[in-house]
Amino acid sequence: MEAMSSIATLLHSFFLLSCLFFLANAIPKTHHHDFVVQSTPVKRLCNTQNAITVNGQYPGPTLEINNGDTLVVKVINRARYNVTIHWHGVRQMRTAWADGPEFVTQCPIRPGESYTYRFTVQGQEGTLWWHAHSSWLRATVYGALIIHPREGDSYPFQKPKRETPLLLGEWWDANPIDVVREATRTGGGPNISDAYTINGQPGDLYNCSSKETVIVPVDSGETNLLRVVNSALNQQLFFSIANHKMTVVGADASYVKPFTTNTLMLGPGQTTDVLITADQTPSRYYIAARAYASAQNVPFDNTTTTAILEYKSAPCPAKGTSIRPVLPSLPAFNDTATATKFSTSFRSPRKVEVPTTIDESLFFTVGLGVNTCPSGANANTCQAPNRTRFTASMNNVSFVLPSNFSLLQAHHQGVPGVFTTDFPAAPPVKFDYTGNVSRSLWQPIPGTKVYKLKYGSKVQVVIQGTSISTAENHPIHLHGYDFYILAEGFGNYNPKTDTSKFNLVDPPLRNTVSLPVKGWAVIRFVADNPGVWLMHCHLDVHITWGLAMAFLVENGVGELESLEPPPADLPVC
Ligand SMILES: *[C@@H]1O[C@H](CO)[C@@H](O)[C@H](O)[C@H]1NC(C)=O
Ligand SMILES: *[C@@H]1O[C@H](CO)[C@@H](O)[C@H](O)[C@H]1NC(C)=O
Ligand SMILES: *[C@@H]1O[C@H](CO)[C@@H](O)[C@H](O)[C@H]1NC(C)=O
Ligand SMILES: *[C@@H]1O[C@H](CO)[C@@H](O)[C@H](O)[C@H]1NC(C)=O
Ligand SMILES: *[C@@H]1O[C@H](CO)[C@@H](O)[C@H](O)[C@H]1NC(C)=O
Ligand SMILES: *[C@@H]1O[C@H](CO)[C@@H](O)[C@H](O)[C@H]1NC(C)=O
Ligand SMILES: *[C@@H]1O[C@H](CO)[C@@H](O)[C@H](O)[C@H]1NC(C)=O
Ligand SMILES: *[C@@H]1O[C@H](CO)[C@@H](O)[C@H](O)[C@H]1NC(C)=O
Ligand SMILES: *[C@@H]1O[C@H](CO)[C@@H](O)[C@H](O)[C@H]1NC(C)=O
Ligand SMILES: [Cu+2]
Repeated sequence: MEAMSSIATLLHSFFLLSCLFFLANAIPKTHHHDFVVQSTPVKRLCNTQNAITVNGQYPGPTLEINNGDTLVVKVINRARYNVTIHWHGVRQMRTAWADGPEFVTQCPIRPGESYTYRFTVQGQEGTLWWHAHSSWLRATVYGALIIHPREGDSYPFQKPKRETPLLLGEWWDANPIDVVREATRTGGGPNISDAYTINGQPGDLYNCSSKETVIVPVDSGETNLLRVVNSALNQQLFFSIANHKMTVVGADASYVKPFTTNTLMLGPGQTTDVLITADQTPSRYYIAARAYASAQNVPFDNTTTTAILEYKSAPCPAKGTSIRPVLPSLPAFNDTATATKFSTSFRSPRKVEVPTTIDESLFFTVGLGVNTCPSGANANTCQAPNRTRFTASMNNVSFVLPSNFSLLQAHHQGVPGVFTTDFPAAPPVKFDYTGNVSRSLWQPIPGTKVYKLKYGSKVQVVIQGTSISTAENHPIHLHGYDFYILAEGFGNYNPKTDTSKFNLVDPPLRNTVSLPVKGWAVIRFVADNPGVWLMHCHLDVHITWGLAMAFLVENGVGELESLEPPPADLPVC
């Protein structure tokens, strides 16, 4: 009896102990980091550039946290440019001050100054990333943000043996800030990049790059997780691995219903988590990415970046020989069919609650445009075709950033004259958006306009591409929210017939939608996060031209539905 009860007591205390142990483990953590933004010599493609980096690293440091953890990142600007950091895809519930886009949620951190970003990641798992959100600095200022399940929780798929982030980037054999400044001065298209990169390396199809080609090790029979991020500035990319199929299990830090594919297509801003199984002959296989270029007659970088998937048991190449790994077949640059098949394969893992009674039914046209130059204008500043300057817009408003206040500060402090709240809910003129658009419609109006949303309103946005100037695929990113993608299609959205295509059961949840070239997409979200949230094309060349707008989401009732007070060290202009 006595023995039994002491065993019971022992078991009981063991149970209590393990509970405590479990609880201790599951308590969210706070991670502190210093990000020193600085100029660092980086040698690529036979030349050295003074690139702007974080802590001297290119790409920058990978941050790894668990769902529920808090990040505290002190950004110290030792570079000669203004800078801000954006935590791409993080919802930033009530912490819009930490979102980062310059002149939207904060003024830039000037050279010599610092700012501490403080935020909690809640309810998101998978791969996100961070990047500069000031001019074109994100060309080299970016890194992965990996969110593991809470401790004690597991993935909703087979536990991978290894996990490897693969950040796809874009490299100029020049200073990217000079490239954007030149384009802004001339009004023409910016110089295209000289290479794409995987984890900062172009790979051995480029000159002077073979020694540093990224190796991704695998062991026969393993199943590994690759976290692919498109961090390129201006280009959608196809991605394949020779002889290996990929099973997509997540995107933009949400899990998806697994599907298998040979090719991924990611627009800048998008992430895709895939499982690969090392079930091929032990050898070396290229991992490769190159452009998906949807526009006609627009110059693009047509090079191919590679890394090498290397089986540990692969026979060593004999000394002096250079046996090339197997190259995957990548789709043609203009293979919209493959891009579409991939983009439309995404589903949420199970039935989700899609907002149904819509409070705000919005219709946004997005696309390029041109400003015609007055006859007396300097020809050097009108170098787009036919003496024009490139521009871009949403609902015919070409977005202009303020320069004396951030939108969020102006809103919070009630400062007038910084923005207006008349961003149109629908395009001012209806036309055949994807047809041969009359030249009289090509020139948008510049403006700093936001669209106001009541806290908790259920929002639908039909995003309609136009063929003004040039039709193309646009990766449209919304800050502060994940949204459901209900449907997409080609041509003009038709509310009479296209609503029947809506997936109201298991649509994917994402932060960036790949808007089909000459097509449309429909997204829905609930405006449950107060603040000012930028929605923009994630091709930096297009945001530079004004392809953006912002939602102003009002506070709800009480503290938990309201924006937190601004941090004391928030930079002012
Ligand atoms: C852009 O390319 C042109 C032509 O190759 C070159 O002359 C120019 O210097 C480049 N501009 C920048 C900023 O690199
Ligand atoms: C590599 O260098 C050679 C010789 O300078 C040049 O002809 C070739 O175009 C370069 N290739 C690439 C991919 O830059
Ligand atoms: C890439 O573009 C260059 C310049 O237009 C062209 O000469 C070359 O053939 C193209 N390469 C590929 C692989 O398409
Ligand atoms: C893609 O480009 C090739 C030439 O490179 C052309 O023959 C083909 O018609 C194009 N396809 C589409 C869908 O535009
Ligand atoms: C330039 O203008 C001419 C005459 O109006 C027109 O035919 C041509 O298509 C225009 N070019 C471009 C690239 O818009
Ligand atoms: C901010 O700048 C705008 C545009 O230049 C100007 O109209 C406005 O008066 C300025 N506001 C303040 C408070 O300085
Ligand atoms: C587009 O319309 C313009 C003006 O109406 C016409 O000159 C041009 O030929 C048309 N282009 C096409 C491809 O139909
Ligand atoms: C945009 O606004 C300008 C100025 O009012 C007008 O000329 C142009 O036709 C409009 N374009 C569209 C697509 O609404
Ligand atoms: C840097 O930011 C300040 C506002 O904080 C602005 O006045 C200044 O023009 C910016 N500098 C550059 C080079 O953009
Ligand atoms: Cu775009």
